[in-house]
Amino acid sequence: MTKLSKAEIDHALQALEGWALAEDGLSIAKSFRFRDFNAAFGFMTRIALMADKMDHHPEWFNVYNKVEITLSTHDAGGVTDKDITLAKFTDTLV
Ligand code: HBI
Repeated sequence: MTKLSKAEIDHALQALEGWALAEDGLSIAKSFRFRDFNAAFGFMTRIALMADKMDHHPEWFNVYNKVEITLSTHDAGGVTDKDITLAKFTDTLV
C-alpha cells in the first residue's frame, strides 16, 4: 500500500462527508452519533466484519451512542487507499 500525498488525501476527502485529516497528516477521522447504544454498536459490528475481511482495522472510541473512528495504515505510516475505502464503507451504513 502506497501512502497518499496530502493533495491526494484532500482530493479523496472531497468525495466523503465529514472526514477530516489529522493535524499530523497521518490519519483521517470522523465522529458519528446514533439514537442509542444498540444502533452505535450495530454500526461498529458491521464495520468490524468488513475490516476483518479487508485486513484493515479502525482505531475507534465508543461511549453510548457516540463512535469516533480514526483510520490510518500502520504498515505504510500514513493514509492509503485502504483508509479511503473503509471510510466510504462506513458512510454507506448511516
Ligand atoms: N489495520 N489500520 C490498519 N493498518 C494496518 O497497517 C494493518 C491493519 N490491520 C492488519 C494489518 N495491518 C496486517 O497487515 C498486519 O500488519 C498485522
